[in-house]
Amino acid sequence: MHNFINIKPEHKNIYKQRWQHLADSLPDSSLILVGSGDNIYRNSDVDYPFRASSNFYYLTGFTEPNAVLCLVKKQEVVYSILFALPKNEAQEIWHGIRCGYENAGKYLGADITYSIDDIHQIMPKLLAQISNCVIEFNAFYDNKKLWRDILFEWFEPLKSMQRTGHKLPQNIINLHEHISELRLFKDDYEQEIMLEAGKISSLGHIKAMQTSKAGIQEDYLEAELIHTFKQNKAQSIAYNSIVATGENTCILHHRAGQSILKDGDLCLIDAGCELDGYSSDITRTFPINGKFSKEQAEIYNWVVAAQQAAIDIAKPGITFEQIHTTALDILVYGMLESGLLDKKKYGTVENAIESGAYQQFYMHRTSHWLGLDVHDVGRYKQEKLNETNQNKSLEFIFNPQDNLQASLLNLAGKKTSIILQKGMALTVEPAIYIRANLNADSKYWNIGIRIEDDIIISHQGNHILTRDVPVDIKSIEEIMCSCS
Ligand SMILES: [Mn+2]
Repeated sequence: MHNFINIKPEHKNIYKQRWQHLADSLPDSSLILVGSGDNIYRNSDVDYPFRASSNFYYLTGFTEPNAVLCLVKKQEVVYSILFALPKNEAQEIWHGIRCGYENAGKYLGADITYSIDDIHQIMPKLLAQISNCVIEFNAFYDNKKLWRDILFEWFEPLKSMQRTGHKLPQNIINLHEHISELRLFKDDYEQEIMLEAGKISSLGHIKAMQTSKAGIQEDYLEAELIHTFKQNKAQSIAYNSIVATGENTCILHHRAGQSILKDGDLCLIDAGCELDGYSSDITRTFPINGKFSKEQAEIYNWVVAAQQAAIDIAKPGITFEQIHTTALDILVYGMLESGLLDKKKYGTVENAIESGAYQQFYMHRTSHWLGLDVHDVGRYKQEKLNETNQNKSLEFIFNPQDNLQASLLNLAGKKTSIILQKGMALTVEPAIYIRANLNADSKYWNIGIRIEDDIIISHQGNHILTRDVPVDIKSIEEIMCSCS
């Protein structure tokens, strides 16, 4: 059996439920289109590993390229039509076995299945019968055209129908917000996979810590991570691994490269596997020689404390923003205590935050959603409760003097941070980065520390998915000395 489609008998109805939930969020007479995507070439005849689009995969579990799911909601009934590649012996000898559209439709329980080759003939006929088209505005249909372009091509043959009193579809709706809202909440099936992904990624981090020694390249540790992920049945990395040593620890997204690990330096690894489509995202920072220096340990412990406090408060009813502010309070307190920020100048944590001076050492947010995408979809803001828009004048909507960025920021400011609910999955990743030449004592230079774990909000608190690799200094030093 080939890994065409991720449907196990016990999960047979999961995708159908998702179709129904998606349809429930849309008006009647809607046609929803979502595609898996196309192969993309890296150079000459070399393609990138294919990975189905997250939205398509969420609705089908099907992993082949050039497939399209079409859901039609008509008189409150949801019909499903799957388009996929046909069997083709010559192509399969070269490129691998295909599922075939008939089989794919059967596995998935689609009402009708067609070859993808027929989609251009069939879609205009379907579009003639509905009022609302639901597509991803910014997604590509194949490696040349966007969905919105292909949709208007399918409208072309329908033009003449208008003379006979037929209406073309009247509305085009962006699928993004509807499906993002569903994907924001992880069901039991997804949580199970994410927990397993977290365990596999933890093993990779432990292997990298145990392998760490002066003289090897960052790449060497990246190879250990990928080796461990794949040996433990993860199909892919969730994102390009960050392995940063020495001064590179202060570069937020430093890709593993040729830099050599040195005795006395830190190594920061931000890496996670992708298992059955789901990402994990772990960051650990450790001393290359297995023993934290006094200064490294001092800064490290502030980051650990910030992360622990943020994880401790994460539960239903807390806002997403509170995770960040809780971590930030402790990070900034640590900056004042260690002298990174001048206590005489700023006095209190509140003042130091107000001044923005901490941003030279901590310039990102503490969390992001996690799921099929490592930076997963989902709102971070919501409407302010109990607040009606009193001022309906044009000035309320936009100020003509503002540039676009300022206008968008202004609109975002009218919303409030989203409240955490059961089933939401997020990272907690506070950090302190002290680049050389910053206005800080040179004993702290090139200390970049980030610690990141993945959590899922539960009924009363949260579950940590990624603590098979510890964060406390004692445990990390034990792991690192136990290998030789
Ligand atoms: Mn992250």
